[in-house]
Amino acid sequence: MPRILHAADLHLSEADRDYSLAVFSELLDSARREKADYLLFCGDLFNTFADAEKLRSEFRRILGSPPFEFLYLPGNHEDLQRGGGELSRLDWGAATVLHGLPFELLRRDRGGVPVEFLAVPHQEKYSGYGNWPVPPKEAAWRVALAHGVVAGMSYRGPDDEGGAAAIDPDLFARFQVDYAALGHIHGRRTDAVGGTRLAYPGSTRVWRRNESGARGALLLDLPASGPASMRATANGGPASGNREAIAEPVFIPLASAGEYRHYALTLTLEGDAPDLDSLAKSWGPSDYIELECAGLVEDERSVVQLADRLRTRYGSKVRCLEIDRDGVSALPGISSQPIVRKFLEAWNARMPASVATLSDGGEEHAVWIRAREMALNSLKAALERVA
Ligand SMILES: [Mn+2]
Repeated sequence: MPRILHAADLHLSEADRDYSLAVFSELLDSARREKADYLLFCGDLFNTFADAEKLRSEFRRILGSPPFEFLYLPGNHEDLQRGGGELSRLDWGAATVLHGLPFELLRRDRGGVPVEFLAVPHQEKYSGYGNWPVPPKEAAWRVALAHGVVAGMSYRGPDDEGGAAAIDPDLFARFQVDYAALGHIHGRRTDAVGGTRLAYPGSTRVWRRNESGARGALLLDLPASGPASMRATANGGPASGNREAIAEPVFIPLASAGEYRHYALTLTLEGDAPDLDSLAKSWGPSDYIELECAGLVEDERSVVQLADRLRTRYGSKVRCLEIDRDGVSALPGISSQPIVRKFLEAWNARMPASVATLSDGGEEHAVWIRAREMALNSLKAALERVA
C-alpha cells in the first residue's frame, strides 16, 4: 500500500543555511527510513524566491536520487522577492514541481496502488473552483496538495501567518479528495470534513518565535482496498455509501529542528535567575530559547550582568538565545525595608513542597512565584508613595 510522508513550511533560507538544510536532510532520511513512496512538500520549502535561487544547487545535491517521489508544491513564500524569476524554470533535480494553475492532476502507481494527486498551488483566490475542469476520480485514492488557510482550521490570532486566501473545505469534497495535504499554518492540526482528512503538519523547523513543540512531518498509509464506506447507522440501517475519512496520520518528529522554548523568569532582588541552570539542562543545539525576565531588583545593572553571563554560558550552546528584560523594574534599597524583609520571610516559609524537592512544580510553583512578584510590586508602589 502506498505510503506518504507529508511536510510543509521548512522555509529554507540563506540566513539559517546550515540549520535549515540539516532539517531538510533529516526529513529525507525519515522518508527513506519509513520507506515512503511519496514525499509531499506543501509549500514554503524556501523562505523567499531569492533563497530558492541561492540554495537550489544544495537542494539538488541533498535530494540526490531518492527511492521515493518528491512532489513539491510552491507556497506563498516562493513568490517573495521573485522579480521576473520563475520557479518552474529552475532545475530542481529529482523533484517534481507542481506549479500549474489553478490545479494539476497527476496519476501515479507506486506501492502497487494507483493514486491521483490534485495539486493546488498557492493563488490569490480560490473562489472559482466550482468551474475548474477537474476530472472525476478514477484511482482508488485521491490526495490533494494545497497551500493556504482552509476555512475553519485556523486560529486567527496575533501570530496568524496571513498572506493567503481562505480555501473552502468544500473544494476537497467536490473533487473527491481523500487526504488534503496542506501547508501554510505553522501549527500541526488535522480535521475530518465529510470523507476528507485535512491535515497541516506544522512548520518543519522553528521559523520564528512561538512555534512551540516538536517539528516534523506526517506519515500515512493508503490501504490497497481504497477508502472505507461509512459504517451502517446505529439503528441497523444500510451503509450510506459515503466515504469514511482516512485515519489520522502519524507524527514523525525531526530532532535537528530543535524546539522553541519560552521561559518567564522572576528574578531575585539581587538580579539572579536561580532556576535557570536546571532548566537549561534540557536545551539542545538547535533550540530557540527566549527568556522573559520580570521582577523587582535592587539594581538594574545586576540584570545587565546576568544577561551577559547567560549569553556567555548558553549563547553558543543553542541556536538562538533571546533575553527580554523589559518586565524588570528597579527599586534601590528595597531589600533593606523591614516590611519587604518580613514579606520575603513569610513568602519563603510558604514555598511549595514541589519547589523544595526540585520536582516539577508546574502550576503550584508558578502561583508562588507570581505571588512574590505581585506583592513586591505593591510594596514598591506603596514605598514610592511614602517617599
Ligand atoms: Mn510558511
